[in-house]
Amino acid sequence: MADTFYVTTPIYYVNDKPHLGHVYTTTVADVVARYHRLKGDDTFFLTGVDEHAAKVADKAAEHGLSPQQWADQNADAFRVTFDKLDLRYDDFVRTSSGLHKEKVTEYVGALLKSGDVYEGQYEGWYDAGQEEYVPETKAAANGYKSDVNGKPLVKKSEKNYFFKLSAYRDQLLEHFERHPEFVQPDARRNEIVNRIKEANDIPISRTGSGGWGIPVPGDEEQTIYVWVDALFNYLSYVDQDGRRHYWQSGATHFIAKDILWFHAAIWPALLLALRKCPGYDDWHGLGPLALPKQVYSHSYWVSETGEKMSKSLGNFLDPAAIDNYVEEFGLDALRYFLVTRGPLGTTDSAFSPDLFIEVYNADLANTFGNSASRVSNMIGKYFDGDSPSDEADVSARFKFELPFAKDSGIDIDLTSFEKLILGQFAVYSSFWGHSAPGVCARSALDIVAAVDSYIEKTAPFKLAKDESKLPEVGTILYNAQEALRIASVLLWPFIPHKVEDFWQRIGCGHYAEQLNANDGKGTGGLDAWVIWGQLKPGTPIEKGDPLFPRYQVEKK
Ligand code: ME8
Repeated sequence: MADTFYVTTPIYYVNDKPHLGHVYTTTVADVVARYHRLKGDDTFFLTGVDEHAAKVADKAAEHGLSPQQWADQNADAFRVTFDKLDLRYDDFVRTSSGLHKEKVTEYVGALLKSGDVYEGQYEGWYDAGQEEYVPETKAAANGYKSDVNGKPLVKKSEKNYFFKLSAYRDQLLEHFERHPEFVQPDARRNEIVNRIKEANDIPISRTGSGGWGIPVPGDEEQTIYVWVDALFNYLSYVDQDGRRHYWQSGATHFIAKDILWFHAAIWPALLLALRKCPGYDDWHGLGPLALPKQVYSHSYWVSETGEKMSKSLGNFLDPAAIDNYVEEFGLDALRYFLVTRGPLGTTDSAFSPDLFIEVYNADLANTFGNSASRVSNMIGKYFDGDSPSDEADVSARFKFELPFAKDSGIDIDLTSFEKLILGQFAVYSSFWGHSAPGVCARSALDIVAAVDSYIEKTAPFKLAKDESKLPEVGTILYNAQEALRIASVLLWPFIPHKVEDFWQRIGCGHYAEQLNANDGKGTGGLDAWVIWGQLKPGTPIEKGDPLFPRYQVEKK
């Protein structure tokens, strides 16, 4: 049965242009969203920009522009970058939009009424780069400097509105206890749990924003703290007819580790507080306002020398550098590399051009690309380009060991690709749930590797020399082509454009039409398309250019 799936990325600050880190998280979300569409889920994917930060207004002033003008320019740059990479978000958040402002005013208004937001006085430290209030203990531990960019913290003393975070400690801890999957990877959970145990109320407004931001309802002098404004985007953009079921299905938030506290503690606490307010206890007849299903916090891309890639350090791959990779290797190669070799787990990843080329050649050119050419060339040569039939029995001829399961003792007879595929499909399906797309891609490539071994062992190019063996050659090539068709379906979320080319060549162009014309509703294609034996004998198989031409490294 189709599920509902709602996935988000952080909304990115528009003080500067997008860079590889932003492209990374949005690509991960895109790959995961595509998997869910392929699976038939009613899917919604949200990304966008965070505009009301003080640093946006500062940058605008440096350029002699109004904050809105500066935000407009950079919001466009983010959209252009994401669109060029064909990242298929369903909506693009702008926190300066009327829709968002109206909703945030409504949410904060409800919290003021319930008493969970109250007036007080803030005395303490502020990390201007991170737009973050820093508790005394943490500030002292870091020598009163930002633990992210090392700049001195700012001392603040001002009237503020506060959020009663301390009142939600027990409920948050209980939520963590009951839903161990709420924060992923597991290793990040303890740090948050310990911090929740000591959490105090937090300031959620500031003064002197010069009108850039959303006013606290009933107090025009105060602006809602940019982080509270920003977190609410996940709710505000689906708080409309036809979308609310996405929220209630439980959001999956992809973020990086530096903003985990906001997402894993402050955000669910705000939602728990809102849930007590009239209207949110039974939200539009859909039951109590839901909490997110999961906050997945990945690590950083770092430079080859191990420094975090960031705007302030100026060492990131910017849109021009990203364009160069796309031009040289294609969109899909960049997506594939980012998602399968990126810092999804708890360790940082170095972006190394050499590794990029190695992965491109090993996983794309020499595996999927090469196998696709090899099989279609043989079908061209021995069967005039029409898919042969698999009627001849070749099962008695050989047995061979799966290349990726060498020690498992599994032997597979030559016609048993079906078994192999079911096994790989089970791995593929279960690892999406663990946010391990690299494992999923590998399980699809293992099918391709098995096709290669199969061809090596059966050597259809030798058999074809004896005309009486052509029916056997036909069965072998049918099996190889059919296994590649199934592997291609599993690879679609990673390398959709090349897979769609491949589908055109093997008479499956309708898969792409179904996937791309579905309004996010999914097709249910995955289960149906993975069933063995759907390639029709007689289907014209085009040869075409290599899908991933091998990249030759110039010798120095
Ligand atoms: O934090 N490696 O915005 P931001 C991997 N507006 N990912 C990286 C990265 C790196 N080196 N650098 C950045 C904000 N990212 C807030 C978020 S959400 C309600 C508000 C990615 O422009 C990563 O996803 O600083 C990180 O969480 C995000 O960009 C931070 O973007």
